Amino acid sequence: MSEHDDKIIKAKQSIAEKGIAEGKGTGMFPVARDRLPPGQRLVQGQWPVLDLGMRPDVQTDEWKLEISGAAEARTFDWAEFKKLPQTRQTTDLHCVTTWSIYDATVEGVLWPDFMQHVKANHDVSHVMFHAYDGYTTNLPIVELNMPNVALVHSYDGKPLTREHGGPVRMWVPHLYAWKGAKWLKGIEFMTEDRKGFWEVRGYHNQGDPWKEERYS
Ligand SMILES: Nc1nc2c(c(=O)[nH]1)N[C@H]1C(S)=C(S)[C@@H](COP(=O)(O)O)O[C@H]1N2
Ligand SMILES: [Mo]
Repeated sequence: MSEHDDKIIKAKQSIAEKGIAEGKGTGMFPVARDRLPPGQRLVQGQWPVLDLGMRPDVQTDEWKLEISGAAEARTFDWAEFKKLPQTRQTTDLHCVTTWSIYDATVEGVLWPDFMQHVKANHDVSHVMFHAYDGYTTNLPIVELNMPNVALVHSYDGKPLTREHGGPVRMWVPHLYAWKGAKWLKGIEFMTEDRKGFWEVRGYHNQGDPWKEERYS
């Protein structure tokens, strides 16, 4: 596997420290205010790619999802994952770097459906998502029990591409996109909060785009 792109990480971390958005002002379209969160701009006709610069090539036959922490340990392989109830849904997605996309149609397993197959301890309060590129991001359990949160494997009716996090990524469209781990590898249940990759580098712990919770 290749290394993380340290230049990208340093640049984004310094932006987080200064607390300013890094959008370059391209792709401006007039849009309804009640749909576009403050400080965002709509991009059309493309879905930007953002990550640490290494894009793990994980085939479905080698993909595994590991459940760990304050839960009964277990692993899902691709066949087991595809047997879970599948839901197709259309949502918007907002990135902290100020781009938003509308009407992204994704398919996968909704969080409550997934949790029917996981035995998490009753005192779980937070979850850490682990990815094949070493990325992590943390979420409180209440944010996962929100509509549209899902483990997704398809976009626009086609398998999620490698650059967008295939075979499986998290979809948490009511929060900034960094809260959705691409190349999902593990879900760790926790009884207290712990910060993930960008959260320790100055990103907001919560990440609500409607409150502009970009940087802490
Ligand atoms: N595994 C992993 N997931 C990740 C990231 C990453 O670097 N690695 N970047 C996050 C960030 S900062 C954003 S904005 C979105 C971008 O998703 P996209 O490239 O599909 O648009 O992925 C998020 N999930
Ligand atoms: Mo991001």
